[in-house]
Amino acid sequence: MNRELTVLRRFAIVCLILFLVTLGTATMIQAGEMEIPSLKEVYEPYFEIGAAVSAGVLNRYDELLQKHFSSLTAENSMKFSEVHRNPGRYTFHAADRIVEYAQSHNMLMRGHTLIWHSQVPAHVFLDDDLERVDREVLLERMQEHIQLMMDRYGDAVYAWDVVNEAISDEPGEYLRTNSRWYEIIGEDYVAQAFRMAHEADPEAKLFYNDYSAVQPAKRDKIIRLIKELQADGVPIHGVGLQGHWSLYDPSVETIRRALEMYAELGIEIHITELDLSVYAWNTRAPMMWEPSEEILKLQAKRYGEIFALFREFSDVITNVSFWGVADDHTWLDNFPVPNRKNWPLLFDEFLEPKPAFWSVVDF
Ligand code: HAH
Repeated sequence: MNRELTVLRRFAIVCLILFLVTLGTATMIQAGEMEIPSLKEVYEPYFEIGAAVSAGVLNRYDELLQKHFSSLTAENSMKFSEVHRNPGRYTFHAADRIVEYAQSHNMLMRGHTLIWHSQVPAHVFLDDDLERVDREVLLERMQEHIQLMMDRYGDAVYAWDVVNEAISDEPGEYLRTNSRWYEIIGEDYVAQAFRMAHEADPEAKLFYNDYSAVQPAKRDKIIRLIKELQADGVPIHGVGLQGHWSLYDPSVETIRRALEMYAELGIEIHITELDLSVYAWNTRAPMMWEPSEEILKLQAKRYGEIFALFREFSDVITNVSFWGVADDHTWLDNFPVPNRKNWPLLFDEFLEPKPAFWSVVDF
């Protein structure tokens, strides 16, 4: 009797221990996996969710990229200066890696960017005697570059930023005059680039992309450019609004008005380079070692409002891409102020979701 009781008691204790261990493990697994919603799944009914990457971050961000993003942009690797730094020498491996990654994970790619005044090497505009080439030669080189890029990446890239930042920031000036393309080819270089791109890949969606695109002065010039292209029968299928914004600027009303006006053009809108700087442009104030709770809350509120607006326009907005993935790597750490840490994205430096993430997915 006594012996039976001891055996029974032992059995009960073993059962209890087993039960507790199982319970503990289950809770641990749950806490470790902490299922957070997937951005791209939440936004599937609205638009694609993209991110700009370099080949070097693909491993580190692998999990985040696969879970949350349906579209990729090469942050730098497809730019003229990266693929054709010196005459006759081409380097494609970084761009190739990003494209292979996108294809193997069934992600879309945006092509950024074919013709731009910046990050383009000087040799493009010079002959063997280091004299400036003429219009005909530069048009040939433009065509060569567009053809080369679209032939190589056309299968993967569904939308190209054919021309980037051609509009001037100067009041009273229409096209940016401090561009070699403009100087040598003349005003029609934009139209020429679009026609060449369409010829190179008639299937590709062709975009004009710019910053400050919701500010009324620049917005009106961009709209004028697109209308002129359309009137001339130039193939253009979308406008890219970069979306390098901040906690303070532009107002939701300014963004709304711009979206209404761009929507009237009858082409698609991509938000191509979204990030929300925690600073008001080129100041270091407030001085920050890390973003305060208050700043993170403000950022979350802004992101929430901006995405609510994007959802309202989801019949014309077809892709919203961030200029980066997480706060450990952002171009804003060095622009417009060198060595000023910034925290503009939805994931923090440890790749964990920030309050801004939650306000974008909870609505
Ligand atoms: C963008 N320019 C470019 O399109 C992108 O290729 C680059 O990597 C980063 C930003 C933005 C920009 C600006 O907002 C103000 C002045 C110059 C450039």
